[in-house]
Amino acid sequence: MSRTSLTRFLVEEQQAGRITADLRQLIAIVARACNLISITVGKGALGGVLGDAGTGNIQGEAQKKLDVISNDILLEANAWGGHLAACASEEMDHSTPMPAEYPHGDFLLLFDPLDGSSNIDVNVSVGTIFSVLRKPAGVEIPGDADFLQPGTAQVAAGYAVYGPQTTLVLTVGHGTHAFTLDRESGTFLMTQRGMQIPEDTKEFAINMSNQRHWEPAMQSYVEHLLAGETGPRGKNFNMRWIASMVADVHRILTRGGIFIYPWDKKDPSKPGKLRLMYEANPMGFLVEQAGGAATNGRERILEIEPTALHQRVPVFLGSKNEVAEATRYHRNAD
Ligand code: AHM
Ligand code: MG
Repeated sequence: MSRTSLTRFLVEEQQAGRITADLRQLIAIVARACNLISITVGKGALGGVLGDAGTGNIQGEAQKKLDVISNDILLEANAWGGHLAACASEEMDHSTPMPAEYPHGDFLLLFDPLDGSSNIDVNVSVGTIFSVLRKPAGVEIPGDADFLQPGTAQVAAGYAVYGPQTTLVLTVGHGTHAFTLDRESGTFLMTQRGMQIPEDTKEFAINMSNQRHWEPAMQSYVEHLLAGETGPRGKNFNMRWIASMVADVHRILTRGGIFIYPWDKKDPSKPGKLRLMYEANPMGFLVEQAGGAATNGRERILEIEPTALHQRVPVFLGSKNEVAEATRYHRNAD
């Protein structure tokens, strides 16, 4: 059976008037970078890419070698393409305009180059998450403030998960589609068009070790999930936690579920662990485009007005009815 390649899909989206030629080329470049990151991740110890880089990012997190390598691959791949005005990354303190010697375009690219860093050294799935925004009109060289646009302004978002297969999941605002990397030819081939998350679920994903730090609404929501079929929810729930958001979200896009990284009082200065611009917004866009929902426990993620590039938010996403249920617990407690 001949499958639609990512290249053909993007050309057809352009012909249908859903994306511009510039956005098509930008996505193709990001996909090429993901292919390269996938190859690098796959080398593991043989490529000398495991372990710490010996540096930290702006959020005080130790960087892994692969965090730094993946960031460089994405920057390098996008530098000369001519479709971008600037990039911002979870691993860089500030956004960076495209080099002056190359042509510039009208898009802004944000990425978490290697999500799930704690899993790199143990051969568990990691991934790349990206989001594309438009450069605000009239801005010549964009700075950090120009990236502070709500998730509803995204023109494209996606992730690549580097697992048993490398899969790229993409939305340009007309459904969420999956492409699997054919490692022999180096091309992404469509393996699922129009992914749909089941509205109901019996599976949740959360790091339970933080339970004692959660707020009361969160405590009772999970307590009721754990109570099983004789409890208030009247059904038994299963639990999964991979600790790579890309892998947990990929499972949810495939078979449903709810993913939660709630606020906790371990560090009251942080309103959650995950980053709005690099993780919550792109994943929220992908999940909504697959019929799911994404909130911060109270409001829709995509409508949050960002105030800082590295802003953190609580994240509840996945099966629509379950996200609504979890959100109800929080709203009722306010
Ligand atoms: P990272 O971008 O630095 O890898 O951190 C984000 C990751 C997510 O992929 C994952 O859901 C979460 O952190 C896991 O956190 P924890 O180790 O607290 O369970
Ligand atoms: Mg991450």
